[in-house]
Amino acid sequence: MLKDISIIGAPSDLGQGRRGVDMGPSAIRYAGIVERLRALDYDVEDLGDIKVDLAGKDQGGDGHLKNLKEVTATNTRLESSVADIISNKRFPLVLGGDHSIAIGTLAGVSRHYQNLGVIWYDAHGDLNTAETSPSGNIHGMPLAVSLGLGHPDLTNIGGQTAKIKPENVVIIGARALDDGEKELIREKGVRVYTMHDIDRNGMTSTIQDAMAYLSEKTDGVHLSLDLDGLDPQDAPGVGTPVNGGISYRETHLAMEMLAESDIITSAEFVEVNPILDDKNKTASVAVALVGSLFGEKLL
Ligand code: B3U
Ligand code: MN
Ligand code: MN
Repeated sequence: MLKDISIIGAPSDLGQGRRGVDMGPSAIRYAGIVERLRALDYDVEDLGDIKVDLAGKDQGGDGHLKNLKEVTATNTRLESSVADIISNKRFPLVLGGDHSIAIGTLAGVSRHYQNLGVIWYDAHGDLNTAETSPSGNIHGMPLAVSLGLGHPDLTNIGGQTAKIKPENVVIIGARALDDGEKELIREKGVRVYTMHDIDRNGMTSTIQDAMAYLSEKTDGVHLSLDLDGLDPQDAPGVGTPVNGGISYRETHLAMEMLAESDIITSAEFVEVNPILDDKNKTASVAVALVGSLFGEKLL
């Protein structure tokens, strides 16, 4: 499976309240993502960063959606860049930025698929709407938006409202779900592998199960990997760390299994915040995981 890869940065901090996550793409580049992929013989082009609007002064003004206008404009640009990458028969690898950028990524990717599957690797559900969000932070909402739920400015990015179907989504690593998210998960039938499930069954069976579930019915699978899915000991440079997470080793295993099955057709790595990090550790973890996702072997 030799894929040509296009890297695009989305240096957004608009979807949450902590500064520094806008430097995520730089940190991941500094940690050597391009070199790592070229060493695996891929044709890699780095398209640079999309333009991100500056945060407005009106924090929380629009019905509890912080920076709604700026998030909308930024994701509208990302949507078309990502869609173009796939039109050019290349693999889009998006670097965040906070997780609100998944709105644009998924809108762009889903243009090319009838039944896009999604693996949402995250401590959180990111299934809030303005009504259920405890924070007003849009990085807690992108999965809901992609399912067609939320403010129309966001759900309408890239046209048709719902970009993905709830039965084509799996969340892996959940351990901090809000009440409204739990209700939505039950109502829509989103498959969730919580930390309890991972502890009980192990990562091997978790990923096997997720892949079997998705591959039956999807024509492509997007991996949206929030570094806070990992335990903060392994990935400290994130804005909303939650203890008791997936280990570095388990995550490598997950990436290696996804690579072996050749199931992933687009990916993004988000929420790396170098200001909160320990000597670029989290960005280096992201790069190592990208290596495994693209088939790097230990021997
Ligand atoms: N669920 C909370 C917290 C949160 C979501 N995503 C992150 N944090 N990274 C919220 O604000 O929606
Ligand atoms: Mn997230
Ligand atoms: Mn998260």
